[in-house]
Amino acid sequence: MASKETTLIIVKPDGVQRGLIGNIISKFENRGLTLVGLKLEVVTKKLAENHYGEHKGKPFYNGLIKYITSGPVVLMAVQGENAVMACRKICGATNPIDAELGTIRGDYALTVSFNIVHSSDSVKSGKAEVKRFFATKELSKYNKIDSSWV
Ligand code: IDP
Ligand code: MG
Repeated sequence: MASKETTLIIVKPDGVQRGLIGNIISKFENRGLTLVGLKLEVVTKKLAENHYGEHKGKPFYNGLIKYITSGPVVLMAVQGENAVMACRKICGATNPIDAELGTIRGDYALTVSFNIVHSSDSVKSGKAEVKRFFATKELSKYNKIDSSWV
């Protein structure tokens, strides 16, 4: 059954540097999802280590922390029916070479080290990750005019 969910999307530093912010936001808007939080900032090392804690000890961990803190990112809280799975699918497989064309990673990236976007992997992590990056006052509760059509 469909249910309204909130999930965290990050346009990683490579997506920002390559001028892809607008194209990426459009993918989520065009699908009918609602942006309830949006900001550009540099993620601190502490927050990055918190966010990627599950990967600590893996060979790519240090590089991952360096990458995600290397420049401004765009943080987005995205809401909608089945938003978590819809956003994961819009982003495509973790390794862009396995990602389908039409997905963000399939269209814009070539290597797993620079894969453009983050998308929460479950309803539980969606909730926790939005809370990690956004204060309650930074989130807008509203109904889009087209919400009864999607
Ligand atoms: P996800 O972002 O699709 O959820 P995860 O397995 O949770 O993928 O990995 C988190 C992030 O760590 C990836 O998006 C990517 O930036 C990075 N990463 C994962 N595996 C590798 C790797 O083998 N080499 C380099 N970076 C990796
Ligand atoms: Mg993940």
